[in-house]
Amino acid sequence: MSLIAELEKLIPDLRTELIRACSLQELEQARVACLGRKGSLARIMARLPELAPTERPAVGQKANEVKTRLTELMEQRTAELEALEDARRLSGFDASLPGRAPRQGSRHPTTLVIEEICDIFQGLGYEVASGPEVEADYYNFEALNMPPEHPARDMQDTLYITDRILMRTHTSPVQVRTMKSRKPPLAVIVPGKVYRRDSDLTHTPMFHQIEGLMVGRDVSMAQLRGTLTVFLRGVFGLETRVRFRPSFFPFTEPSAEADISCCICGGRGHSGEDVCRVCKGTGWVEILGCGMVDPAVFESVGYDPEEVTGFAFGLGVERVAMLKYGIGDLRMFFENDARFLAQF
Ligand code: 2NL
Repeated sequence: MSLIAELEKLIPDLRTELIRACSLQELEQARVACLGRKGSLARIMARLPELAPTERPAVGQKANEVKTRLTELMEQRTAELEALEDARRLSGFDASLPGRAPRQGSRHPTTLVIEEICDIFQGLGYEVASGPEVEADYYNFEALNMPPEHPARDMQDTLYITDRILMRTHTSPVQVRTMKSRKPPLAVIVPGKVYRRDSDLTHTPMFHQIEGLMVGRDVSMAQLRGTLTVFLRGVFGLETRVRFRPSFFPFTEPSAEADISCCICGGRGHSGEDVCRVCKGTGWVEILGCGMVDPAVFESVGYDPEEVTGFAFGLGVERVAMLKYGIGDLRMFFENDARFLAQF
């Protein structure tokens, strides 16, 4: 390459270096490398004696032009970076810093539990159903064997919109709607938000529930036990033990509650010296309510209780998530602290 071409190339080379320089300090390094006493311009000029005396004036003139241009470029970028450094100092905001990568989102533990439970039941042939959160008292209570003066309506601590419209207190009205619109046999799993007039450390006005319903000829209590045992082992691990105790619900007869062996202490009731804080040393935790659908419920939806039987069950999603993931505080579910949510 001729010396003239080498001189000309100094201009684009310096432009590149100037764009890279993001501080006045880096700019000074670029200036020394190009225009300094041992810089690229000086090194080219040191080779002037190699040329025939007649060629020297043209190269000398080119060198002056290039040097003027390089100096201009330096001054321009110096002004830019001085303004930028002023702005950094004044605003505390540095627009030249690299950005922070956005954190990838993750699913809420409530969502994870709902998805896992629905997956298990879909695997058993159940359909997922949903329905309104604002309900008529007929679907929420009356059709479920709780007439207007039934004490269970008091127990429920219901959020009323009017005297006949309310926030559903369980997802059962969806099963009632499903039965009214279809013929047996059917098997549905219903996840969703439910509402209660209750708010303290262990209760929130809105929480999530999953209910299941199976209706057909000769559906039995033994099938209820088998189904729920398979389901609970799927969620809490195959080594989980399941037991059923008699209980009462207005919409099932007979009714039961299911306990699982404590998934925190493995059913031992303690870890080392300490009594297990989750099962209080009993080795068991209550996990769901269930039973055989009461004939009165079949009457309300127009099914003949002489023809069909069914089982139903219901459980709280946040409670399952607390046990499964070892979450100690219900409030975590509703604060949406990204540091909590990112752990699932
Ligand atoms: C609980 C108990 C339960 C049901 C829910 C149900 C629904 C229809 C008919 C009969 Cl349409 N039963 N649902 C039955 C037994 C228990 O939930 O402790 N839930 C958190």
